[in-house]
Amino acid sequence: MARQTQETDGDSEKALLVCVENDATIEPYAVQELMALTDTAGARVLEVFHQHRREPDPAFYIGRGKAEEIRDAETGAELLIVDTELSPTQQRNLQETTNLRVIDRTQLILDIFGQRARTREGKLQVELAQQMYLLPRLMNVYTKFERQQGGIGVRGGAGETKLETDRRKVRDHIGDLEEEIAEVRSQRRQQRNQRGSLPFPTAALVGYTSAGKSTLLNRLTGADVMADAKLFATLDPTTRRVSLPEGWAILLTDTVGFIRNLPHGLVAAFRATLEEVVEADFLIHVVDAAHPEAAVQERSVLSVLDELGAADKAMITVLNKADVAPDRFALTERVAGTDNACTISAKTGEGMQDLMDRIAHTLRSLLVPVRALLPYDKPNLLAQCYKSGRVLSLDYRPEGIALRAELTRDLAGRLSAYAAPFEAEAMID
Ligand SMILES: Nc1nc2c(ncn2[C@@H]2O[C@H](COP(=O)(O)OP(=O)(O)OP(=O)(O)O)[C@@H](O)[C@H]2O)c(=O)[nH]1
Ligand SMILES: [Mg+2]
Repeated sequence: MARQTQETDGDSEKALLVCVENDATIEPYAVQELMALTDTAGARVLEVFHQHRREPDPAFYIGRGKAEEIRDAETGAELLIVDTELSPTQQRNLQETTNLRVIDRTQLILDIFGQRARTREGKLQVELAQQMYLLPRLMNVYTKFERQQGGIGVRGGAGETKLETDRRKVRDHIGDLEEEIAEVRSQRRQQRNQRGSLPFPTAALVGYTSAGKSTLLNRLTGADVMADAKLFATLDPTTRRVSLPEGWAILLTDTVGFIRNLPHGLVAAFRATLEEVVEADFLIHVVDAAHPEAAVQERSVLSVLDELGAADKAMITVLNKADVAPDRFALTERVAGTDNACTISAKTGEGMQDLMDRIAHTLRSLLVPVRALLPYDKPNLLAQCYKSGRVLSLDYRPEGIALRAELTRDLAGRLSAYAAPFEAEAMID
């Protein structure tokens, strides 16, 4: 990764960053995050311009004077990256005044996603988000910057086609993309149904980008998912089996990282991928406990979960990167004050046993009591009960196997056809 960056350093685009701070929200780490995003997108930061204003300027976002100052600074940059989502007017005005190509934070994130998408579904989703972002900004495309409107790292391809489109064409394109995504989505659902016949409960890793989700998946499963200091290393979900004590196992899915003010279109476009989160039996929320803004990041993740309708799910909060956390004592206190939480280091392996115990415990708390009479010609059902739940008692009878167990909701549902009648139930006890 590092070598690749060096190789491209020569022709990477040179960017200026602009951040506005006001009295209420002075966000010292917002600048660092914007720098990390810019770096991840493949551009080089030449200089950061700050402006303190109470309200963003409706026409320029920053003041016109600041825009002129940037123009006159003659920094040799080609690109101006602004730490917000600009209105189409603000973007156009800034572009015309500074003579620089202007990209906002949303487009920057879209660019990164565009560069990272690998699967057909991922590519379609990013393209949909890009088109939805472009639609109200089409006017800006017909400027002298039109040939470069595609953003960082998008040479030709998506960027070029955007230029030749008009509003109607973009709308048609959005319609086509939505249809294609619906198709891929139904394929996914079929796959998931097939997987649903597997006896394993599912959990999803969620968390802020770079919190250490992929590193944890690799640690727990011996998988080889790319873990990287760059943001949004993971776009496409990967699912692996994690073996637990007592012969249990879960299917654990690594998902795309969240970020504060995640562009709305992107959340919508990634809904299909994030279905893994919505459908999971429980969530493992990985927090970078060594980050100075861990609490802000944690809240951002919870708000995206809320948006996805997954806020009420059972959740384990995992405070990761304990090996580099500046204050171990504070960490211990935080764990004590948080429901179902533990401290780990996915890197060193510290705290893994505690996490495994917690996973087993969480799983157990999700089990529902079941009494059933299993037919002898369905031997797999009993095996599934052992794998995804706890078998409490068995009685081999002429009419079938009388079973008392605690099972995952999914399996309990599938066993409802064999629910034991009242008399049989009494006999099991
Ligand atoms: N010191 C330390 N570094 C860690 C730990 N866990 C992960 N990292 C590092 O943090 C960076 C990000 O880790 P990833 O596993 O890629 O994070 P992620 O949550 O999957 O990130 P995205 O896929 O971008 O959302 C990598 O450089 C990891 O090596 C840890 O416990 N301690
Ligand atoms: Mg990852």
